[in-house]
Amino acid sequence: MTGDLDLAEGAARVARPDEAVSLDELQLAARNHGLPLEALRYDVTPVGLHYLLVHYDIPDVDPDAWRLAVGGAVSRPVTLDLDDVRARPATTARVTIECAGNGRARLLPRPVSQPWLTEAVGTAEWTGTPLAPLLDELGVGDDAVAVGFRGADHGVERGVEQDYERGLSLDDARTGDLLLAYEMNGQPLPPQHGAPLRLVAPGWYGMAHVKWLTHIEVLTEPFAGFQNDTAYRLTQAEGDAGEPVTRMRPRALMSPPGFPDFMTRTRVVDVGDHELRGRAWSGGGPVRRVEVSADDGRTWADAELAPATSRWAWQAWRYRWRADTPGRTTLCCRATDESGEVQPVEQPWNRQGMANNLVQRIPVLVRQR
Ligand SMILES: Nc1nc2c(c(=O)[nH]1)N[C@H]1C(S)=C(S)[C@@H](COP(=O)(O)O)O[C@H]1N2
Ligand SMILES: [Mo]
Repeated sequence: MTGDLDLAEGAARVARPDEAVSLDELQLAARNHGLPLEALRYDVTPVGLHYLLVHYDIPDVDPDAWRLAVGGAVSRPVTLDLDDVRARPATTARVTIECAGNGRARLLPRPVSQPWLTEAVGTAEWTGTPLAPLLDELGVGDDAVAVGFRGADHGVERGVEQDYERGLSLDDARTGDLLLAYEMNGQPLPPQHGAPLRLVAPGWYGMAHVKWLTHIEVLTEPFAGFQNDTAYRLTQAEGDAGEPVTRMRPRALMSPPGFPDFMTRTRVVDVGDHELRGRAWSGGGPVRRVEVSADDGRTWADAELAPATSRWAWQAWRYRWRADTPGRTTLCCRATDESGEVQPVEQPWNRQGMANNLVQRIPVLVRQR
């Protein structure tokens, strides 16, 4: 099923400093849409407004013929159909998911890939069956160390032909409230979000939440697939092994205030008081602080932060801003999580543009009426 294809033009690369976004990047951006930032107003993102990322094609999966095979280093491997999965104990979890490539197009120089600005995030209510009890029932071998999750989609990436596949350590697969989800916001999963079944791995960047799941394999060696060992790494130079991309770094986003200019999306607001609102999240525990800057990051003030509505979901924040000087300014916000990690104001650059949580900057024109 896998091999090397001569598609050198698809190699990972970094754009020249003056190189504009290409038609290849536009093609990806048109397929994989972000959350329109005004949709930060919803606690739970309506399905069609949730961001979307599909590496290859949305696969053609017939839900009646679909099966999930769970095997490898277990005493009692099983093959389940959708009714079998639905007959298992069910839970619903509100989970915020962000693509690891979020913010990539803002990096300088720009890694060439899906060119996200800051909008690759969403929060849904995922219903499904917990993964850990299923693994326990099947009798995980004493020598097991990892679990591989394979989707039904197939493609080629940097010359390597593959099914989309990701692995987690056995500990991470067992202890993280992982779900095999068949509903999103109370409806069967839509095709683009992984129908009929996907993994939901709370706290992790998006790449771990394998869609169109068909195989779960318990492994006695660490998982060594392309998406873990090559694609999702934090590297500075070509050929670096780098560190793996894992859980979401803290990030705050603001619903852009006022109204937008059609072309530039610069915001127009009137002189006076404004309530700025947004969301903040982190895979490293709850967010404990959100700050806002109305002068492009020179000075910061604390926003009011609401508690999480679920352990794995974003938190609402708001801030009363007095716009008293007509003219242009830049609004920013930044989050600090439970571990004390704070969003950087300088870009955390890496070659693949991963896990970049540089603060959001919103250009605003304040007008005197
Ligand atoms: N099978 C499969 N699962 C996948 C992907 C994929 O291309 N194929 N993309 C991953 C990535 S990179 C992200 S960010 C999330 C996006 O989930 P969403 O489209 O439901 O928002 O799915 C992940 N799961
Ligand atoms: Mo992603």
